[in-house]
Amino acid sequence: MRAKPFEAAIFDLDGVIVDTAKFHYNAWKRLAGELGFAFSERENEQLKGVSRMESLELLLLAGGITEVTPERKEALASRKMSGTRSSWQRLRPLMYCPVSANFLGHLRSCGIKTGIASASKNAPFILDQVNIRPLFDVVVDGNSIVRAKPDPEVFLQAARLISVAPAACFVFEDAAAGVEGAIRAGMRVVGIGDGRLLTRAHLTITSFEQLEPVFLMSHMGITGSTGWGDGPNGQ
Ligand code: B16
Ligand code: MG
Repeated sequence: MRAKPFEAAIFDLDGVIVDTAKFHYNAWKRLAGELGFAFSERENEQLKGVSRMESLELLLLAGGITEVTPERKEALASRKMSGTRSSWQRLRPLMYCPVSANFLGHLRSCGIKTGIASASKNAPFILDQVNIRPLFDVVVDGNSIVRAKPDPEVFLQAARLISVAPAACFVFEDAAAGVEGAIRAGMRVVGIGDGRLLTRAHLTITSFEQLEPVFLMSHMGITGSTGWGDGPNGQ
């Protein structure tokens, strides 16, 4: 079976290009502690890829906290954000994953367009901080979208801005919400992380190093025995 060869690779940012997902988790955990409850890494899975305010709603729900005024929510979200940013500044040299850089360079040398599709309003800050903005043809983030993942808006906007059809885009995502959004956009999705949590991805890997053979076969439009199917779960 032959699938449409891909023309663009669209990357989530937090947890895929930069290793910041743990900083988000630590900041939410700290906030939960201040509010008087524990928040586990497992519970945090549902916050990944989700906007800041929606994440806060999920956190409050997990803590059984209700009837919070909009002003208080804004204050809590700001408190969480200042916690995350202080971690980023302290750990700056650890953030950038060199394997991603190699893979991005490889794609671009093959003429594949590259983009960022992130829920984060901090995406411009992060990209500047690690100086990788020039590696991407387009950046769409939490500042320019209305509907957060799992809505497909962020992915569709990225594809439109680089003039590539959704069916010719690969998406790389570490969050279940992002995998779902990319599927709704009509794109093929590589999940980065635990396959048991990213069950809707077409293919799941734990690092970019595993990807090269699949990339080469998929670039030629071959599917089937590669494990790269036409639908979710490689079906
Ligand atoms: P901010 P991604 C997402 O980024 C994170 O996964 C998620 O944990 C975070 O809540 C969201 O960005 C909003 O981030 O508070 O910086 O606007 O994974 O879509 O790149
Ligand atoms: Mg992510």
